Amino acid sequence: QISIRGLPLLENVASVKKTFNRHLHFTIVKDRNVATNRDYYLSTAYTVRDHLVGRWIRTQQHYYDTDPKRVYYLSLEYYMGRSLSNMMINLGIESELDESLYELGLSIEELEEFEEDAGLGNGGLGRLAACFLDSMATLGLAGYGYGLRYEFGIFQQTIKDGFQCEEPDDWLRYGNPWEVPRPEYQIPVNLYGRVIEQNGKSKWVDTKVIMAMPYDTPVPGFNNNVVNTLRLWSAKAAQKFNFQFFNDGEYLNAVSEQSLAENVTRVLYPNDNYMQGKELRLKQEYFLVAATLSDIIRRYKHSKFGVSSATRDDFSTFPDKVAIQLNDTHPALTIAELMRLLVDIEGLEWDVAWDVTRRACAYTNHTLMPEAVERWTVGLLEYVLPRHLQIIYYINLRHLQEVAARYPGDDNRIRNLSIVEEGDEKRINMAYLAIVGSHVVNGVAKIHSDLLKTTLFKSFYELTPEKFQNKTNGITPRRWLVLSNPNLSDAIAEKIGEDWITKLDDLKRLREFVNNEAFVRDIQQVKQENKHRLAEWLLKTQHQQINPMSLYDMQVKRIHEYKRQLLNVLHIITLYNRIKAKPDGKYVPRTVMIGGKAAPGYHMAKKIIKLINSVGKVVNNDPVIGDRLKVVFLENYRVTMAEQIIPAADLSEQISLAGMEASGTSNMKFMLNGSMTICTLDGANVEMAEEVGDDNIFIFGMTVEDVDKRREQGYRAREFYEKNAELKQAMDQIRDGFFSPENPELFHEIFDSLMNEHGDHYMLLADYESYIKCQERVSELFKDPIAWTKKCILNIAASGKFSSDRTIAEYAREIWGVTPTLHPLPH
Ligand code: DL6
Repeated sequence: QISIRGLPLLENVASVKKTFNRHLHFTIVKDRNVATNRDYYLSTAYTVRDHLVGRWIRTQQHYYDTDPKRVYYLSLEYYMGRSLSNMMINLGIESELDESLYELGLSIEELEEFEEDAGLGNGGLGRLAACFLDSMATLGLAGYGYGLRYEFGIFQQTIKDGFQCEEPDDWLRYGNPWEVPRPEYQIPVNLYGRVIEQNGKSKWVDTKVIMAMPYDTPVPGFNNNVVNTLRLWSAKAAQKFNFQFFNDGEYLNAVSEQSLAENVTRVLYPNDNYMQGKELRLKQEYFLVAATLSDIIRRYKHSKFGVSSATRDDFSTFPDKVAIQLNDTHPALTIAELMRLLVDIEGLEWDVAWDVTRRACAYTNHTLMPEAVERWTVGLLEYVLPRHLQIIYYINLRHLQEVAARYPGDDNRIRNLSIVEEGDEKRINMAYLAIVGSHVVNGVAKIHSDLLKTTLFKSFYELTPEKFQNKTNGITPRRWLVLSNPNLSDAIAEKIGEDWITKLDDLKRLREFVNNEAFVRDIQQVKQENKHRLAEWLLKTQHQQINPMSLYDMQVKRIHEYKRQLLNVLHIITLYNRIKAKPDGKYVPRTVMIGGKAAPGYHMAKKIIKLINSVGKVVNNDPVIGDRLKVVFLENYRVTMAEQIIPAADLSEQISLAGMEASGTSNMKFMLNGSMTICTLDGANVEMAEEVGDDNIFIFGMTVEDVDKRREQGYRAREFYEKNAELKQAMDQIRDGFFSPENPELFHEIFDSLMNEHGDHYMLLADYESYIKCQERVSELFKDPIAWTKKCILNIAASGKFSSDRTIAEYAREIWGVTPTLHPLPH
C-alpha cells in the first residue's frame, strides 16, 4: 500500500538524527545513559520545532512586508490537544522523523504519549477554535489566535466507584516545548478604580495593574510554508506596583498580592454552555480583551504601509486592515474596550470610533441555551470595569435612540432591544452588546442560524436583518483523518490521490468506488483493525474486555441534559431487558461507549455519569448477557482520546432534542471516519443528512416544529411512560434501585426530573419510541456488513462540506473581506 506520508529521504533522516542528538545534549543536557523517554520526546519536539522556526519568522516577515488585512480570532478557549504529530504532518516531515527515531531505537508512538494535551477548552467551542487556526494557516490567511494561557486546563476526570472525580490538569509541569515566552511584549491591564472627569474628558484612575505576558505557539498550515501564531496571555504581577516598599511586612504582603494577581489566568472555568457569573471570570475575559486590543493596535500602528511617518495614527483604515472575530460573547467586552481606546486614548470622535468598531468586529453565537447567555450584573461591572460600564450605557443610549426613531412609541420593542436588562438586578446582556457592536452576527449551522432569527435574537433580526449570517461549523481533516486514521487516509489516497487533504470535497469521488468489491473490503478491513486496536487499548487502560465483532456505538461529548445521554441509557436498559426476557433470541452484539466530562458543579450531569456506570456494572456482569451487550464509560474523554476512538466507531450518537445543539462537531468527525450516524434533525445533523441523503443516515424523533407544538399543547412525560411498557419498565428500574441495590434511592432524582409535572424538559420520553425503532433499523443493517460498509463509504464521500477549510473560506470572503489561497509561500 502507498502511504500518504511518502518515503523518507536518506539525507533528511541523517540530519534529523543529528538535530535530535544535539537537542538531547545541548537543550535537555543529558546523554543516552540517563535520558528518559520524556527526554526523548522533548528532543523530538525541539527537532520538529527547528523545522518550524524559519518558516515562522519568514511568514511574519512576509506579513510585515505585504501588510495584508489581519484576522484576529478572540477566544477564551483553545482545545488544542497534542501538537507533535500535527506539526510533523503539516510540515511533511513525519516519515523522516519516524525513520530517524526507529534508527535510534525509539518509537514515535511511545514518545508521543509523553505529550500532555493542551486542554484549554471545555468542548466543541474550544476545539472549533483549534480547527479554525489550522484552516486559517492552511488557507494562507494572516490569522492570529488570541487567548489565555491557563496554568490548569480542563480537569482530569477519574471515575471512583462510578462517580466522577476531578483532578487538576497540571499540563505545564514538565514544560511546554511549543511555546515561546515574549516578556518584551508584556502589556499592562487595568482593573477596578474609578472614573473622573478632566478637561471635559473621562479618565479611568486609581486602577490596579496586572501585566499580560504573551506566550506564542506556532500554527503551521498544511504543506504551504505558512506558520501563524497563537498568542496566549499569562497574568504577571506588576513589579513596580507591588514592590515599592521593602520593609519586611510589606514585602511579604507584596508577594502574596503578586500571587493574587496571577490568579487571573490560573484555571479554565470548566463549564460548557453555562454562565456562572463570577468576578474572576469577568477579569479573565477583560484581561484577554485588553491585552489583545492593545497588541492589535500596536501592530496596526507599526505596520509597514508605504508612507513616511513612523506610525499609522489614522484609524479610518483600521477596519480595512483588521478583522476581529468574537468566539461567542466571552470576549464581547472588545466592543466597549475598543471604544474606550479609540475615544479616551486615541482621541477619536464617538461616531467615528463607533463606525470603526462596528466595521472591525463580528460575533459568532454558539448556543441557544438561555443559561449560557452571559448577562453580567451592573454592580459587578461597575466595580471591576467602571469606565466600560459608562461606555456600554452610552452605546445603549445611542442604540435605543435609533430604535425609538424607527419605531416611535413602541416601548415593548425598545425594552426587547435594550442591552441593559431591568429586573430584580440590572444586567448587561453581552450578546446584545456584541450584536450592536458588530457588522456581522453568525450562527454555526443552518438550523441554528435560522432559530437565532426567530427566537433568541428575533428583535435584533427585525432591526438589522442584513447583519445575520450562517457559517456551518467544520473540522480540520489534517487532525481528524490524516493524523487520527492513517490507514483510512491511505486507503482513500490509493483511489483518489491526496488532494482531498486540502480540498475535502474531492472525497465525492469515492462514490465511484462504492461498488468496487476490493475497495469495500479495504474499508471494512481498516475499520476492523481500528476496532481491534481500540479493544486492546481498552483492555490495557481501563481493564475492560469488549467484543471487536460487536457494533461499536459511541456517544462522546460533554455530559448535559440537553444532549440526552439518558436517552442512550434508556436504550441500553431496553436492550438488556429484551435479552433477559428472551435469552435464546438472536441479537446483534453491541458495545455502547459513552464518554464526557460533567461540569463539577452540575449535579444532575454527575448523577447521569453514575447511572451510566451503574447500568454498566449490572449489564457487564450478567452472565445471561455475555458479550451481546457491553457498556463502557470512557474515562477522561479529551482530544487525544477522540483521536483514538473515533476511527473505530460504527455508530455515532447525535441525539440532542431538536433545536438544542447549535451544531455539534463530533458528528462530523465520526462521519469523516466512516461511521453511520443515528440522530435527530438538530444542528449540523440536518446538513449531514442533506449531503448524504436520508437513506444513508438514521434519523429519528421530533423536529423543531414538533417540539414547539408539543410544548404548546402542554407536554406531559407521564403519558409516554404509561403508554409504553418497555419504557415504563426501564424507568421503574431506575427509580426502584435495580441498578443501585446498595442504595435504592440513588437515582430517584433522575426519575423525578423526567416524571415531575413539568419535568423532562428535553422530552426524552416523547422521542423514546422513535429512537428504539430507529436503533432496530441500525442493528438490522449491521447484519449485512457489505451493505453497511457501502453506506459508510457514502458517508465519507459526503463529508467534504464539513471541512473547517470550507467554513474558514466562508468567514474570509463573507465576513472578514480577505481572500483564502492554497498557494504556498516561497520557502
Ligand atoms: O460551535 C461549536 C460548538 C457547537 O458545535 C455546539 O453545538 C455548541 O453547544 C457549542 N457551544 C458552546 C457554547 N458555550 N458557550 N457559551 O460551547 O459550540
